[in-house]
Amino acid sequence: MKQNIYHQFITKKSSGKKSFAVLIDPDKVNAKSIAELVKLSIEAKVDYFFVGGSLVISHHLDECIQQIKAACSIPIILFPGSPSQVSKYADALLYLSLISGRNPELLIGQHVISAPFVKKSGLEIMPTGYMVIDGGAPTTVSYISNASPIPADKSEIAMCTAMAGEMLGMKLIYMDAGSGARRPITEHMIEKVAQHIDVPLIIGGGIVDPEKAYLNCKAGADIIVVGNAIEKDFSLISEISAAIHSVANVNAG
Ligand code: 1GP
Repeated sequence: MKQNIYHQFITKKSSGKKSFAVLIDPDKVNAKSIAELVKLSIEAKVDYFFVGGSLVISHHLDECIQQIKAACSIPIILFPGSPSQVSKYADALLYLSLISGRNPELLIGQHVISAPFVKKSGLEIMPTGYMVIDGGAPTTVSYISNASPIPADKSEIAMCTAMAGEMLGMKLIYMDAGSGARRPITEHMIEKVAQHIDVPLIIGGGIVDPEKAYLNCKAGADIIVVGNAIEKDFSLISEISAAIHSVANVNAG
């Protein structure tokens, strides 16, 4: 199995480098906005594009990815809300298991059904323990997943969930307060989880400014994902990217 991008994650983590992933929801972009987004992302040295959404209604996922690909070499990682959001044109796939929930369909059921198709895609597969944290508002992901999120102040539950995910073989942990969360994940929770796992930690949901992105990295996040705020204001790409890349991880080693 391919491991190019994952290998990059690990190398960056061991040297204390933090990464910025811009989330693109295919439902919310068109050819013109993709072109602008990609241009600004190249200038800002964005590390990755995550592509997907909890509910992708449009049918232009392949087209959207091909357009990004044609314009830059920033790796494209699928962040699918369902197995239908798999495109062979991407570089890698976050193979998500919703370990914070107790919905068997999202833990293993949909994976079984889509396994042959996913394998055939030739994508780099990255097994990811996906944890939804309460962000102060019911988000699409919590509704669609039919699973209750981990309460925002229960850092111990998050910590134990992430540890269990890692021991089950997950290569990444993604903690998400949900797109457009009112309250992003606290630094306390990020710190607690980061201290107890060795795999890279992805944090997203409700991050709207460079300061929060910076503090999350300081607390132990390895990859910061921002979608909603950038959709509203593209100029945030360079500010957030600069903040993330300015962090030198004192815990690196
Ligand atoms: C959502 O983590 C992502 O799944 C990003 O959230 O859109 O709120 O930035 P935002």
